[in-house]
Amino acid sequence: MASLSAQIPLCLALMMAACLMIGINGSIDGAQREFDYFALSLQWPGTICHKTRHCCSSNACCRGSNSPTEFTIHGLWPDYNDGTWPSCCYRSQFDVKEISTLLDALEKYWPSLYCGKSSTCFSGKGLFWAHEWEKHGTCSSPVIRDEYSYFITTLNVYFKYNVTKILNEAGYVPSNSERYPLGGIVSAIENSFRATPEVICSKEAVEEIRLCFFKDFKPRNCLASKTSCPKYVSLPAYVSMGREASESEIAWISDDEAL
Ligand code: U2P
Repeated sequence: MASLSAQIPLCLALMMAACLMIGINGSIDGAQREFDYFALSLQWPGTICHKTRHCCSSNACCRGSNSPTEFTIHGLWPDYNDGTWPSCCYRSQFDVKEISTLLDALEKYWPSLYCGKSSTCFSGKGLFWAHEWEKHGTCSSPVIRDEYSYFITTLNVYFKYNVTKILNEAGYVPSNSERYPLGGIVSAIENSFRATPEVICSKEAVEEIRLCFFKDFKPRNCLASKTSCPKYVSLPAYVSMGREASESEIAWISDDEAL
């Protein structure tokens, strides 16, 4: 039988191995635990496109009169109730062929509003859609289990809960001079969807609105967070830039130069 002094390092080694297997997020063998709810994150092009300093073909802000004028999709995010979220849950390299039938809709409603490639979990850099699928989509199991389902589900939820329409109907229209009460914007969404959204601002301008859902896609409240918005916010109108904006000084660069 081994002496006590020989058993102590053995025990320590076994404990360390057990800790490594359980992982810091409390999951067995490195898998992340199942998420609690979904957040559909929507971006406001009027705010983001105002920050565009140069144009490239991948940036929807640079489409001139065809640039988006409604909230567009940032992503569908599986989240935890404690304010954290899982990411990059398994290796699944984005394959654009799997969503070929959705590309027209994705270009229109889920475009990148930036130049340059996005970081991906395992392959370095790729399309904005690759980033969202690999980082968030892979963590949406067991509700969503493959790339096509991730994109079609997100589009369907986006069409069903039309924030731009709700805000327009309540009088919150794009404007470069008006300021609106943040509480009024939140109430308009609460009255329509029966759930409280999260609003993210860049200075006083609304940059993102997040809608939250249970796993069956029934609306639920987002987490009560300290909002980044002041009491009165703006919903900037899109200012044309890109190929048609002859007066604009914005330079065109290739997507690769934007990296
Ligand atoms: O908010 C800044 C970035 O953090 C990521 N995020 C935020 C909230 C949340 O619930 N889940 C989440 O992932 C987003 O990162 P992205 O998807 O853009 O890489 C968000 O932009």
